[in-house]
Amino acid sequence: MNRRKTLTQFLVEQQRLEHAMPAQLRLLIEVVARACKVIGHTVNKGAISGLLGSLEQENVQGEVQKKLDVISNDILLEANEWGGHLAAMASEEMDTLHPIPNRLPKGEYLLIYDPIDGSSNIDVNGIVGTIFSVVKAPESTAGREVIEADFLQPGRNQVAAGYAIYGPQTLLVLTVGTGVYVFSLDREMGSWVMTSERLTIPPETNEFAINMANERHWELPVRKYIDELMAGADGPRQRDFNMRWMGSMVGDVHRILTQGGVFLYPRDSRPRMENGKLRLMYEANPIAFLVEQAGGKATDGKSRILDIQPNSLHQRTGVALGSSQEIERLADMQYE
Ligand code: P6P
Repeated sequence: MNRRKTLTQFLVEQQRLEHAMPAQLRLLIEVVARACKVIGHTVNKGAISGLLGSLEQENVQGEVQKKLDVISNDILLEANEWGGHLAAMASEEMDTLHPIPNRLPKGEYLLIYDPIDGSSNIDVNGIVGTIFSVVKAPESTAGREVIEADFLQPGRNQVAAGYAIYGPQTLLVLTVGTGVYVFSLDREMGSWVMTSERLTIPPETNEFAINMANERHWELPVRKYIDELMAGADGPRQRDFNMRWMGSMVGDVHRILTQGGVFLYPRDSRPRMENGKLRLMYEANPIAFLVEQAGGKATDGKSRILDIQPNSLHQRTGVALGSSQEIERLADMQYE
């Protein structure tokens, strides 16, 4: 019987074959993966858990928090505090960084995450996910408290990134810089088992994901690019396109990693959207790392996302990612 490779086996192999994977990073990934199992179980219980619906409070983004946003955030905090692999954590649901308590050992890594991406889908049983990004803490933090500036590293510094997606299947999609790997949760065994490896995004596609309701707010190059796709075979592209929009970045990105396509959330003229809706540190950066590792491209419409120098923890960015020929076409249009 061909037994599937578990996440642990994969990480041990990465340690031996591809490149040294420090023990702390291996522990970090296994702890995050275990926390995602708990989150997935909680999401899957839905109304039975009494955790659907919203709280009477907003997060730093000014968004009403869902109960599961806060519960999932706490699951990741509690899972990661004790291990001695982290110097600090940060999350969409916390105003500022969460240091590792002085009573506990500190490690070399910083974990940044969005505990539930697509939370507006929760109450309607739509796709949601957990997105995470890992960078090394600057060496200078060894002798001092971690500060927010320590997190503000460009996405190209990431040493690991991934997401869990809670849908018909519960999957963990991971990169440690050697390609993109997919692990399925085997609920009978309670373990993550590899079901796809080295995902590749085709350079061409006929499928795009964007929220068309915002069209009148987009900048002209984006409107021109999308108009061409909508014109299909009757227009300059001379072929028909298809549109998908899940309202959950993880869901749309998983489709693109699996079969190609492009996802766009451009900045637009609406209030608070002048820098886009999606957050750089815990949505755009980890997803851009995965997309590039799968041979795709990820820009803010013009420039590579992984080269953006962050200036605040919750800053936003425009996002255009997926099949490379389309992302390059959009970028070229910005300069016409
Ligand atoms: P809209 C979810 O809130 C999210 O951050 C992404 O996961 C998703 O792609 C996007 O926002 C959906 O935004 O404006 O279409 O609701």
